[in-house]
Amino acid sequence: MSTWHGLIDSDYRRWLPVTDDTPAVSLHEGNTPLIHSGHLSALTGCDVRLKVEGANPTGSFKDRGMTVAVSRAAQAGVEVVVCASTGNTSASAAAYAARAGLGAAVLIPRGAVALGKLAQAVRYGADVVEVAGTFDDCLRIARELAAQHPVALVNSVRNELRLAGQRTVAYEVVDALGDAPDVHCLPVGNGGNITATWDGYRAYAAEGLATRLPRMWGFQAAGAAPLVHGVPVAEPQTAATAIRVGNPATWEGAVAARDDSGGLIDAVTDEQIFDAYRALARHDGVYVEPASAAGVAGLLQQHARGGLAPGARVVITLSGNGLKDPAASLSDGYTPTETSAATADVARALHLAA
Ligand code: AN7
Repeated sequence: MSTWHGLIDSDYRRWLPVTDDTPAVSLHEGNTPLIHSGHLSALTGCDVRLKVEGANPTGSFKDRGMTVAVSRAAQAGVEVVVCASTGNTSASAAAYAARAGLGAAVLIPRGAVALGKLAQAVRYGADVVEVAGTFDDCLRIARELAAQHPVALVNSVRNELRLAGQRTVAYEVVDALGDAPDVHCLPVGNGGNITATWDGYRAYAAEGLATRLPRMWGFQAAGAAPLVHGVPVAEPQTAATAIRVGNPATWEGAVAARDDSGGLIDAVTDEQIFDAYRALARHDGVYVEPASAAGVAGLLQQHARGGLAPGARVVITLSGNGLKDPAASLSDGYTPTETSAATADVARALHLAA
């Protein structure tokens, strides 16, 4: 088995916008597990695989694009990277900036970022600014800062570097399965990941490395579903904070991925998202953050509506790690069972027979 050194130093390097002079700022991102879901396969009568992006170094798929964006920023002599974020981009930008010896400035919507992500950005040493507004406000400000000051914007908005890195997830799926799946499900917030994943499949097929293309099925939270309604949402609402976006920056790309693949972008309720979130952990042993369960919720919705062909091969991107958002689990029906330090008391609490 060959050793993995991260995306830039992998066989995927030729697909990335780097040159011989680009320093590889890497935490060995990518090469994430693609695991079979017995539970979802049995429920749907399909072959369902989970692409566990929470296994990336900072716990989300954002590391795939960030290694490229920060490597290129370092090559260009940039001193500070800036981003707006619902949390994961800020954690990733802060980590890769730290590794490159750069400063990171991150703008997050006040009170709407999961605690684990905030803790990461703080510990990696970013300058964190909590803005009294939505993610969409943060992105507008980050763009203006990048236009007015000597800082590099590392959001995926018109950032070919980030998107090129994020395409590698499709390469890994095809290399693992031998071809593209029938359907690829994923959560959609800003629209960058559905765009990049689709572009990755198309790039591989164009070179004959895949013989087919999947349908892209993207899912937004019902309270933050501008792509489903076709109009921006001024006050996006969902407990899946990662995808609480009202005006996606990569709108056209997401719509093109949907239409060109013969796919769909649909809405799932927070209740569906949290049911899927619990089931993934309980039945597959895979702990994701709530937003990452949207693709699973969407697959089950399509199945219930009769929209899923039996026997289809399905891949679902599980975009972020459950440890990002512990409050989502502990506020969700956990009451501690407390006992004395006597074995008999513990046995009784566990309903073990005497
Ligand atoms: C776990 O971190 O936008 O549709 O600022 O963290 O490409 O935006 C995060 C997005 C899905 C949606 N799942 O991806 C950010 C940010 C998780 C995420 C998405 C995000 P896009």
